[in-house]
Amino acid sequence: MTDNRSVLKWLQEMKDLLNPDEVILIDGSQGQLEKLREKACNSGEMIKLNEEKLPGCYLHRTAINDVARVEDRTFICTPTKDEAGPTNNWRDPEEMYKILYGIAKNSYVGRTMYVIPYSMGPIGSLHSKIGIEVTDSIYVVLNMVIMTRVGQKVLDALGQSEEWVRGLHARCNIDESQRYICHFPQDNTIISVNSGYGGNVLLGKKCFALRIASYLGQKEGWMAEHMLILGIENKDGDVKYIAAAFPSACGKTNLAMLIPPKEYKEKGYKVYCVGDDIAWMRIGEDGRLWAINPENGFFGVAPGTNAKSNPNALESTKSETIFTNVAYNLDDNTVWWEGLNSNPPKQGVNWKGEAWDGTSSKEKGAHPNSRFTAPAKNCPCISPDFDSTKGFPISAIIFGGRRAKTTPLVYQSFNWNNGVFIGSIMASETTAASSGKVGVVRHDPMAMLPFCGYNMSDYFKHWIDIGKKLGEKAPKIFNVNWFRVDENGEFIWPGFGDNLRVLDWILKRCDEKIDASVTPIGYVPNPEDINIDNLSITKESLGKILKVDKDLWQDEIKKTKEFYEKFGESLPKELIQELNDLEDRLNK
Ligand code: GTP
Ligand code: SPV
Ligand code: MN
Repeated sequence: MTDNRSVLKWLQEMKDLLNPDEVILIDGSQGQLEKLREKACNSGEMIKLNEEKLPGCYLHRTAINDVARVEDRTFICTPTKDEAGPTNNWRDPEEMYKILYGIAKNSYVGRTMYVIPYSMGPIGSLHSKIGIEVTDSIYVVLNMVIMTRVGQKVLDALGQSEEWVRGLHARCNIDESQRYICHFPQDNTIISVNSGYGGNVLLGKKCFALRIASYLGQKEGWMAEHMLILGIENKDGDVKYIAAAFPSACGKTNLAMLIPPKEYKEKGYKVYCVGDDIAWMRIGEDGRLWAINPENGFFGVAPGTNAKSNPNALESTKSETIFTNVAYNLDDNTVWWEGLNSNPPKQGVNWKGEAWDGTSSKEKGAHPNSRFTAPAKNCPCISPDFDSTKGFPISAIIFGGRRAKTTPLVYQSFNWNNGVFIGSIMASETTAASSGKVGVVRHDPMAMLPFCGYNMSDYFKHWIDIGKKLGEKAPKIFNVNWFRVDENGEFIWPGFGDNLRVLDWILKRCDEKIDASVTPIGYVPNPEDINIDNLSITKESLGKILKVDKDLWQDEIKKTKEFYEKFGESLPKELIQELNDLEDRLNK
């Protein structure tokens, strides 16, 4: 337990508000977790899967109206609307506390209040931060245990400090109209009601590690980003680290765990996964940018994950994993999802919990946003330094999105501010990771549109300021797009493991080992510098996806101007300058 007064006081407040039958502190012991797993299986909340094929694995289905993040129900509650900025939903904190406490009041009656002390980042790291989440869901407890570092050791590390993030989750009735995911940055507080789905309820993830942390980062001079981190070892045994921001369901987990193409493996290339979703970065004593992954597991998209596309992710899910909203295979008590293999179960249950024959049904078995929650240590290519409290020095920052047209396979910014500009004009097709229409191109600066906990103008400014501090030691900034399609709507670039071919070019650029073409939007590879040996893609097609189409970019500028208008006068002048310069270069 703890004698931290701020913790005890808050827990008493929560108890008085929620009125649980009992309170259980999650100490992180296996005995306690085993009891909870048993309880969840007895109540039907989870299904224990085939112990031989999937040891320690479970299946959970959320309510069918509760399968993705809900951006329209997500709020930043700051004293003024301006602090939340034009891209966030804002509510007055006082008013919102009243509404939320009204909804949550007595909602734990007949239930248990689980208290989860957790650390984002390795305990003892300068980068790490602590949170406490109370929840009435065992599913949340068991996911948090995989995704973060949980238990008594966290309370011990916290000591008497008052610096920790308060998180209240109450399932209530999973009523969509009363669903709220609310952030109170000034109070270090998150409140989530009426949901049981991942990103809405695993409060350490998007709510803390991005929305609250981005706010803290701006105040304290560091960055919280929606980025994967990976290390690439070259033939000389040198490891360089890359951080990459892609919107939800646009390939972070896949890139973070990529398997090098055969000839790269033979040359001695190795890839190490450090993180697949979130990076916290700060300037180190050596003046470089250092990153940690605050998480301890992967909450990955299941559909499309298979032995060919992402063997490391698949391997990570073979034990101690919780599957959410995938299809259930009654034949052998395992799970299945679209794109796993071509043997869907005949005796199946779909993500909605209905009987489902995968061999004949036209309906999907797994929800497009179905997920696996797997421990990081399961990943065959996890970095041997995963638990390093020091972090990893970043050589390159990559932005990217899902764009059928316009954006080339890869290009490099002219400099840091131009890179910040490229991040700020990022646009991507929407995916099933959030409720709403799929496939609509929308602006999503730095892949942070749904996750920035304060005014995005100030966020851009913060990026520019960090660049000033980094100076010469700043990572180089790039943009990639794996998703260009041909006339038939087929992806042109093979993607997945072959993305290493592009990363290789990026690292060569960082080392200034290779030339590039200067285009209006930035440095683009000379086609012969992207190695396409043993690929079916032709040189001609590669040339096509490297081309900068001036007409499409003129249109992009028009849309960017519209997007920028949202920010009015507050937009950093550096970005307006970059936009004007780009326009001039295109008009030349
Ligand atoms: P979140 O967990 O929502 O943040 O998603 P993510 O960014 O980690 O995306 P993930 O790696 O799970 O990929 C999402 C989808 O994109 C999957 O269906 C993948 O199969 C697909 N995908 C990933 N990388 C590539 C690629 O290089 N090419 C193509 N064509 N598809 C890809
Ligand atoms: C994302 O949507 O970017 C995710 C999944 O990583 S969630 O935890 O739901 O946010
Ligand atoms: Mn994500």
